[in-house]
Amino acid sequence: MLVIGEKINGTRSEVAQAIQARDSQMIQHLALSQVAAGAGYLDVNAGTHPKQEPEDMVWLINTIQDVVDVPLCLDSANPEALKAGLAAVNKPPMINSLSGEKARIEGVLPLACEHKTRLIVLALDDNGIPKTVEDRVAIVERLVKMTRQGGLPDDYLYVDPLVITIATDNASGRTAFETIRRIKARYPEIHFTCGLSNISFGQPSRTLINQAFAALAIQAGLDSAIVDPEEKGLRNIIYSAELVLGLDPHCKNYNKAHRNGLVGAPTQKAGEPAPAASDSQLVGALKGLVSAMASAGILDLSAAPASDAAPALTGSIPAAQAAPSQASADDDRIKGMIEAMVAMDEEKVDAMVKEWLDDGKDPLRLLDASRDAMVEVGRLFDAKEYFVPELILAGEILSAISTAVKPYLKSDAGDSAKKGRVIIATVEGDIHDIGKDIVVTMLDINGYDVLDLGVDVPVAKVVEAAKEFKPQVIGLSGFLTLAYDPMKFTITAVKEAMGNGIHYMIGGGQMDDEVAKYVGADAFGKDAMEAVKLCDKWILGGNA
Ligand code: THG
Repeated sequence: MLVIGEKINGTRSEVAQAIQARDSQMIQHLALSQVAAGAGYLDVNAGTHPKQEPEDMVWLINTIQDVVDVPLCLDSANPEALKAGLAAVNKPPMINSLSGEKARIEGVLPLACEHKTRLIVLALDDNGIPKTVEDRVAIVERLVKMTRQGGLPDDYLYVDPLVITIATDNASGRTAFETIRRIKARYPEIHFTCGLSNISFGQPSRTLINQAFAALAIQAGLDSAIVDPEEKGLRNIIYSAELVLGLDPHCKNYNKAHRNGLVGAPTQKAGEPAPAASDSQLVGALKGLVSAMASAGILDLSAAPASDAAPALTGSIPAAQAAPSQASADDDRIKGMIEAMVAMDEEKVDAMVKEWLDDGKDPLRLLDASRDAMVEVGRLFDAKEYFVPELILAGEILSAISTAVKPYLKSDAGDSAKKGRVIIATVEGDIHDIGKDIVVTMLDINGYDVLDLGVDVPVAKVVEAAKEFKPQVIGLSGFLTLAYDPMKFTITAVKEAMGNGIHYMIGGGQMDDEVAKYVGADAFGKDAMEAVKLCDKWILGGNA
């Protein structure tokens, strides 16, 4: 939701006085407090006599721009005031507003087109605000034709369906919602805004009515509003309604606003811990994070230091080889990446990772950075600043990094440099794949040529694959006790077909050394690092 702060409006008496007295402190306070409360634009309405308005508008703009850098929404029907304002702004502004009134079409439309500004379009004309949805839509259709002709893209438009108080028009809310729906269906790129608190004018406990209106309008398609950003209850509803409607992927905006203290249940005191996530939520989020970390090769699955796993990874440039200034510039880049990862800024992370790899920098440092970032994400989770969605998102960011890094890790090794061939399968009757996938990834990045047969793999398929692929090692995975016998049958069948030259390892939930003996495997591996070590021992021999 794009919040346009409404408070700097000369129709409010305190603002009118401040403009008159050139009280910049008062105006700057309104600017700062609205931005701190989440305003993305500030509406600026001098509200003074047309003769005086251009000068007042410019004074307001300069005064505001001295303390905040959000763009402004120039709120005036007076082309002279808008012209002066357009010359004074230091960021592309929005114009509030065009309507179907002849004077505005002649005075405002050319300015918006010439300066290519975002533009609020009111669904009214010289006959006033139409009663019916159809008439409002017709006005907007007529105006969109003109803005298109003038070269304004549809997504520069913010249609205001016009909200009048429910105290005098019982249909006011429904008319606004329906107008939004119709226009959105016809012009999917167009945005919507409105003076939201108009709905409750003249009523008691206005914020309740504003909140109900906001939730319903957001469902209809409202994606901006001219409001008092400091109205806390309204802010709560805006963030939570967007969240519930699925308009806030990964709950990013809501959770960020929560961290910043911008939203919070009225009964919940600031700083009071939120209730803990349920076990099943946590397991789900952690599964994603674990597989992402494993596939990024940064999961600490063994007690051994990470460097134990590193020899097979190639492409590392020892830091000592780089010039000191270069090294510190790289350190800064890595630090920036860690910050972007912790801040869940996916786009920034993507761009920085790509640039790093394009520059031929050490890909392994990205994995180290990911590990550091995940430690911090974990800390924030413990501190109840991050929640389940952040864990899931962290997992996704990591997966993307690991996908980007992988080709760079492999390119130096090349196929000829592979250490050996390994077949991995989850046996017949079992469909668990998380542990198996982690083993596949770890073997892969440790230089093995891995054939992953997937889950629920019949005995005959493993035998066929063994004949074709000629592995030195076969790893069988299973989570359930039901997997014991299929493991035994598989190993027996491969031995019958291929003789004794292959090593067998098993792993998964219910497995241990006893089971390994029972099924005829050479070893049980407790985790993915153990699997890599077993392969190193069997294939490279001895103390690899
Ligand atoms: N659509 C568009 N632009 C608009 C509006 C709209 N601009 C002006 C207005 N409506 C939205 N801005 C305000 C600014 C201040 C107040 C309300 C809306 C405000 N009102 C107090 C009240 O309503 O009780 C009293 C005023 C005061 O404090 O003096 O503050 O609909 N496109």
